[in-house]
Amino acid sequence: MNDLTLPRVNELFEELEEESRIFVGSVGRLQMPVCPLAFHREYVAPNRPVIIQGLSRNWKASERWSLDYLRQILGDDICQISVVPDGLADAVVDGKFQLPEERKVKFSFFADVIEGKKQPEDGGIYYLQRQNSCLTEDYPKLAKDVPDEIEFATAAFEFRVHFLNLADFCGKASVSSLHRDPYENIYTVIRGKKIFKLFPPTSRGKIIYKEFPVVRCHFNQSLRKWERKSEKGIDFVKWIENGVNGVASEPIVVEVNPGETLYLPAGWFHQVHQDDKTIAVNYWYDRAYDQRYAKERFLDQLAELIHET
Ligand SMILES: O=C(O)CCC(=O)C(=O)O
Repeated sequence: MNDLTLPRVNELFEELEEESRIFVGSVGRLQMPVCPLAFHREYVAPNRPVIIQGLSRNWKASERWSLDYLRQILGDDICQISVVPDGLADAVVDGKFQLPEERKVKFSFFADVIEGKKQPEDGGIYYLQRQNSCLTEDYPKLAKDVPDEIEFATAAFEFRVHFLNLADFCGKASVSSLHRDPYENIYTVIRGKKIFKLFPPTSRGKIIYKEFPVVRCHFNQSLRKWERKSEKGIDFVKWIENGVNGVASEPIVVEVNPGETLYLPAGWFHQVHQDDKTIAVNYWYDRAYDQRYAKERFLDQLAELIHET
């Protein structure tokens, strides 16, 4: 019988990760214009992230999107925001998977909180981020300031753009938890700076999911304190417990500055935070269900089998 022990499988995971990191190298920077064929050959097919500079140079959003402009355009429009006491939404906190409180507020109020002009009594962290094509669905007045799609990406990927999101609009304190998406992500920072901590899909052997009960944050006005209540209809979610800190490997850290765009290939794990008030837009293209997907599924199943049962 060959050596099919747990330590040997872990060793193989280690080798896989080391080798794949050699192929990924560091995350480089490209200048526009980007040739779709070269982009496909050098980044999409080998599943490597890259930063593209100059993509948003001529977008109206780059010139216009200050908080004052957005206040002027959206002012009293009602927007859906998320609020959490600790900046951690869709994340495991004290052994539970925590969802944010969702509120509808006037945009001007949200902007005041982000700018520190108002300090709501809940003391929570406010952010606006719904990955459901919210830029086109909820903010059509802003959507006209960015292109409908990214030409070189539409030519390079198999599918057309699926979701166009106001990816993120928040102050300093919110952090997205470590996760991955089934989309090819073209992520452009308009204002502020985003810091992505990345792991390739081949790190899956070191990223351990567990089941957590699901709770939703809620600020109790009469008691003036935050509570967490079980979320109806969802009992458990499988999630990564300690984010980047729980992975026995160093993340690849990438800073995305204003005017820069990160191409984040589908299936890459990412945890994201910012240094200051940030506005970003992302274009999500459906991923191809091909060899890369089959390998990710295989790694998922192997990791589940040895670590998660
Ligand atoms: O903007 C963020 O903070 C998170 C973005 C993200 O996770 C994504 O675009 O997939």
